[in-house]
Amino acid sequence: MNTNTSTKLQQLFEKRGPVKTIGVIGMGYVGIPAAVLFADASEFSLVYGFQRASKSSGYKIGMLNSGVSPLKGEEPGLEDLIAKVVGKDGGENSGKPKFTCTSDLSKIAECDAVTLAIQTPFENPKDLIPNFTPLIEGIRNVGRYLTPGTLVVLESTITPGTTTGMAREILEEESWLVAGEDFGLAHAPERVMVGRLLKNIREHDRIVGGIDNVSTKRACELYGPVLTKGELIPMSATAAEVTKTAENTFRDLQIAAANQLALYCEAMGINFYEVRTGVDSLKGEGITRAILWPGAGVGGHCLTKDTYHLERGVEQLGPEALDWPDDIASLYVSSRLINDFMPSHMLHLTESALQQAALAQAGAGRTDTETMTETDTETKTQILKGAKIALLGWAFLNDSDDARNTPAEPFYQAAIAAGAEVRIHDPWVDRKTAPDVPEGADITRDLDAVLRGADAVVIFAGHKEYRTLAPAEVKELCGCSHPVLVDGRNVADPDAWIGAGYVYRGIGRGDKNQHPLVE
Ligand code: SAJ
Repeated sequence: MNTNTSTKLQQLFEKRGPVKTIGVIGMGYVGIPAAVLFADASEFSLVYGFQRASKSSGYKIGMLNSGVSPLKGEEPGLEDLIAKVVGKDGGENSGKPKFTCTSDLSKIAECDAVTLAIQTPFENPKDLIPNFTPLIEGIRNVGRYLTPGTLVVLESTITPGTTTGMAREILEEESWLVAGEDFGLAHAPERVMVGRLLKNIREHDRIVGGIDNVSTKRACELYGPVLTKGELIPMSATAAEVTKTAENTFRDLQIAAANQLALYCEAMGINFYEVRTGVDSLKGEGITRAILWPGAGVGGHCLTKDTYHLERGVEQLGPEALDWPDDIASLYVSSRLINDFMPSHMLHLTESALQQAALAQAGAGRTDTETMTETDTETKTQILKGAKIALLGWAFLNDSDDARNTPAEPFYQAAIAAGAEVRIHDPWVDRKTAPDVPEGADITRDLDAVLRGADAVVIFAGHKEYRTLAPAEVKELCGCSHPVLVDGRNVADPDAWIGAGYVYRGIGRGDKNQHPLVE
């Protein structure tokens, strides 16, 4: 690191004094809580929340300035804090708001620090390339109004190398200033989860990575006041980018390890959950076995993309940079592919169960799939044609309305392609606002309607409603002697459903998946 530039930058920061005015670009589920927490800290005097006055999201400006949160869902404490910092709660800020939302980007020039919290979603989940356009536009806007002695911080999840690469280049190009000399630049990745936004920002440790030590130190001054339980963890900007992507890559890897073991247990005819209890029992000093849970798949906007951010961070260094064994795929990408296989596995379980039900129906006398012949297998692949499937749970998380990149979607598409009729139930997800719901797919809250006449009931989300389903009542609605139940989230008691005459399949339940039918 060039100490001269740091000296110049340090002098600029000292001349400007402590951070007082802050700008937050992007009034989304990351930017809004970040902005109001900065505003509520006594160390800072004013926070601008920058929001485009666009047709789709310009409404947020008026809502925020009147003390109302534009975010969906419950966010404990957020609405009160917004009202407080905009001075709408009759409290200390009534005369002079500490937070104001605006589309006037020229106010960036008044800021001592500017943070950017702009999402980098996949343009098309199939090609795994993030759409950096909104973030690039935001960085360009900051560059246009950047003044010497300002600190710029990226909070979005980005490909490692972005802060010291693309972001730095754009800021310098637009401002004619030099990063690390005239302005500070850092990456402080957000670690918020919907439903716990304020708590996460206050209590999670905060990774703070500057392009040089002076930027890192300035960024610590910015984030320190909003932390309660959380600690500051300073590092380089690229290390911060890798930390963020790796923490989700490792979670995805752990889930994939559980999913692979569950598939092994099914093949070996044993109960994954017994094995998990056994593995998890190995505890003691320094011994860890973070064995997670298998399931119908991995959804969301974190785990489904952050691995590919990390991979791109290495790939862009060129083939000579990484020493890696020949012909071995990335463990991380393999984990992604295992997790993305689980919806297909759910379909295979559904086919197998429908085949067993059909054989029983045909009175073929065979009560298990052991004795199925080649012909049966051929029938098996057509078994989905005309089958009525009740898909329970469109959200990617239990008891949540979040359906981003839901694993239920590839299952739905494959079942429809095989000629099945699929009806979807979810008590949380609103069809009108859920992203990427396939054309022709409806999502209803009427569970009876979805179950009525179903040949197979397939559980994709572990919503609490599904944990108390009564086999006899569901069977009544299905109206057939051996309905199928496929449990993707271990919410059903196999014996209760098998005892009621169902053909049961469950992820990881090799001990039950070959059960004889109960007439
Ligand atoms: N899942 C499994 N088995 C598990 C855990 C999760 O199949 O043992 C599935 C879930 O069903 C879901 C997907 O993985 O489809 C993701 O679940 P998640 O609990 O990881 O929830 P996310 O995607 O909201 O992850 C976020 C991340 N937080 C941030 O990026 C700030 C992640 O780093 C957190 O660890 C996670 O929340 C959390 O722990 O709540």
